[in-house]
Amino acid sequence: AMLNFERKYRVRGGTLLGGDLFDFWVGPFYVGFFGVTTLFFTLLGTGLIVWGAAIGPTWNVWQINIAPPDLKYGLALAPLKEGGLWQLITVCAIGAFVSWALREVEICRKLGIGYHVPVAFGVAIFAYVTLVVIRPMLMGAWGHGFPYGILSHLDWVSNVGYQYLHFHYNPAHMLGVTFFFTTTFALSLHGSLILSSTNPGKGEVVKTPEHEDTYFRDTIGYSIGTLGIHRLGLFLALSAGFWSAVCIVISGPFWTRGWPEWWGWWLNLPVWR
Ligand code: BCL
Ligand code: UQ2
Repeated sequence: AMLNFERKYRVRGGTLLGGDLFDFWVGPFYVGFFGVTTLFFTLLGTGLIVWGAAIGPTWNVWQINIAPPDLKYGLALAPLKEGGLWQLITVCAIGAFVSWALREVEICRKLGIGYHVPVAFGVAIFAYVTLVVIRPMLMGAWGHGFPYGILSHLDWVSNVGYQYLHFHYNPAHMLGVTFFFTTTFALSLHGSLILSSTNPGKGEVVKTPEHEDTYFRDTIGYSIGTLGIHRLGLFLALSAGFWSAVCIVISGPFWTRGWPEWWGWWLNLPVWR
């Protein structure tokens, strides 16, 4: 059944591609041209992963691994069973992620709201594309992409991290980590503040944003405001993804030695050298 507000917001148009052809809903879900392409890439990509698992040595979900091609294949297409599957799966993944983002754009256009959600998702896609396309291309081989597997991708992160001796010294990694932590801090402040003012004691009424402002003015002398906290949250989260992408794309293409060594410029400042 359709909820009464759904009828009001199920408006025609706003599509980027396909015109009216895919402008319909299936149950609660908007389809659109990009809903069809999302489904196509997702099913094909998942099918290829299952095939990769089937021709692999294990069905243990933790150990299933679909590896990128050997470095010797450079930026060429590799045989299916030697990384070609990984390449096809990567194409499907990007196809599905980008389709999903464009479907979000169409929904925003229908509703006449801003593009903040697809833009935000775009930053996550950017981080993924940096890992499996941009950095491998800059380094001259698809073999630099990360393997698709639960434990295998963790091993990749560890190996690549130690290849640069101590990844914590990567300045962009520092920023990424700090933004991730600050994001969770901001969300915990926001979530707890909202719950506290919307869950008054028995017999009391729900409190207003003025109470929320006052809480922070009383404790730390400053409130960023109800709109402000959402702007801050979006900024923090996007920065986390952005600096993550930067931290890995500079590892190799820009800096090939250990990250601790990069800080030589600091140790060599004329003030104390
Ligand atoms: Mg480190 C990267 C934190 C220690 C080596 N590290 C990262 C970053 C993040 C981080 C900043 C990963 C997040 C990211 O990229 O998001 N590292 C971090 C922390 C510590 C740490 C907090 C810590 O010690 C407390 N790192 C170390 C140690 C090194 C090390 C010192 C290993 C020994 N680290 C590395 C290496 C890398 C990182 C190497 C990276 O490559 C990685 C990085 O920066 O990558 C960019 C971005 C988000 C994404 C990529 C997700 C994209 C999602 C896509 C678009 C959508 C998926 C949809 C999904 C399939 C759908 C599912 C369906 C639903 C379930 C229905
Ligand atoms: C706030 C406010 C909210 C909030 C929060 C704050 C009424 C409902 C959490 C407090 C946030 C501040 C002071 C910024 C903290 C800074 C960082 C970098 C974490 O004032 O307005 O709205 O949810």
